[in-house]
Amino acid sequence: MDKSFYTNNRNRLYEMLPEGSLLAIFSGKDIIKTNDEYYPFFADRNFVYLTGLECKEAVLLACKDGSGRVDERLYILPPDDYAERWTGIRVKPAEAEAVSGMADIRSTEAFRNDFRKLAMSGNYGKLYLDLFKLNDFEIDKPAHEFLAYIQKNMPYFLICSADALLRKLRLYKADCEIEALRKGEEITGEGILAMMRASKPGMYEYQYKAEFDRALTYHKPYPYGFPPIISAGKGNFVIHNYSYDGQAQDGDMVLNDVGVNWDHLITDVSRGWPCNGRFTDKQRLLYECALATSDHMFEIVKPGMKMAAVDATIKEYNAQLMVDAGVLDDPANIRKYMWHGGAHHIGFDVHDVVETPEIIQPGMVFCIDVGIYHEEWGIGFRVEDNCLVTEDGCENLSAAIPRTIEDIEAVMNS
Ligand SMILES: [Mn+2]
Repeated sequence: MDKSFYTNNRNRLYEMLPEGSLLAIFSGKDIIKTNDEYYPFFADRNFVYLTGLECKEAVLLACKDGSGRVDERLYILPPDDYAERWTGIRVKPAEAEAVSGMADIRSTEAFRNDFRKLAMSGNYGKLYLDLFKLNDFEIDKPAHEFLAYIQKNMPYFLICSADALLRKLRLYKADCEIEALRKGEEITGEGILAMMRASKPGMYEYQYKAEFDRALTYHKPYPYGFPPIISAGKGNFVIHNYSYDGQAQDGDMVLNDVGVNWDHLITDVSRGWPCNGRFTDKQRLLYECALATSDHMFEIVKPGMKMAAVDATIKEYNAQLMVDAGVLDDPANIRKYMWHGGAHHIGFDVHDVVETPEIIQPGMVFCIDVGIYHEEWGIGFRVEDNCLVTEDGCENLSAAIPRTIEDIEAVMNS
């Protein structure tokens, strides 16, 4: 991604800041796993969206003074020969500048002192932080720790939500984000095709995952958008199955819900297929309902449509098909077979953190996800594709990944 993308993201964010504001966005820090081991580091998505950098313990600080002039600085960990010998090379100022387009790069050691000076200048009354937590029990991030410091030492700041502003920006994808998604879809497809081609009765979920991993890790060291959901048979009735220990029996379907992180953009695609390469009549019946529903959605989604109508229409349309097929007694009972929502935005997060739109507009990208779970028949799967809203309709970014019964059977039996 060119640095102009990140510069543009920051400038659009700064435009929304009122005069007399400070903004601090933290990249995050290691989370302890046990003893001296840490969980793999995953940089804060808003920090990456604004800088393109995935380094630990960094801070983006922006100041918008009373005249509307913006000054921005990036604080990164200073060079440390000993630490870098153990845990790898830290990003250096020249690289940080080249990636982010920011000119003023400083050491994190200077951050609190610099902040105090700005606070004491009397020019700033508001402080924008991203304090978003999905649940109360989540651990504090550096922004929450900084908030505690501010409230103790500089309680005169009015704290405002940077999260709310960033959600507005992240809702609409730039052309370079769409290009990154397209590349991600290609690699996602390679992973899914590898699993389809290797599929046979008796295969364990972890063996399917091994096929997927090989296809993905050929492209980059950490290719995953999120932990791949790969299951077979009974495992398909766990919506987020991460155990990978089930075994596909002859006649079972295999389900996967997977995505690639390419240039920070994350795809999210689900495919289902019979492990033996031939759909049974019941599998075919349910699969045709889901696929027809998905195809219908890609025909009708366009700018101006209500966002809430996407999920509602997926359920209504699929319910009617299942009634017509004699599987469902009443459309009102569709929740017996459809267990989850049918549309969520993707982007820098797989469940992208965006402002929930009332109306669909060009540049939005969301999943069309049709899942059917028929426990009595032992058939569970979903067909999930990535929908880019265009000027006059929409485009299925993941259309090239086999999704019709004919195409899936052809891949599996070639
Ligand atoms: Mn998904």
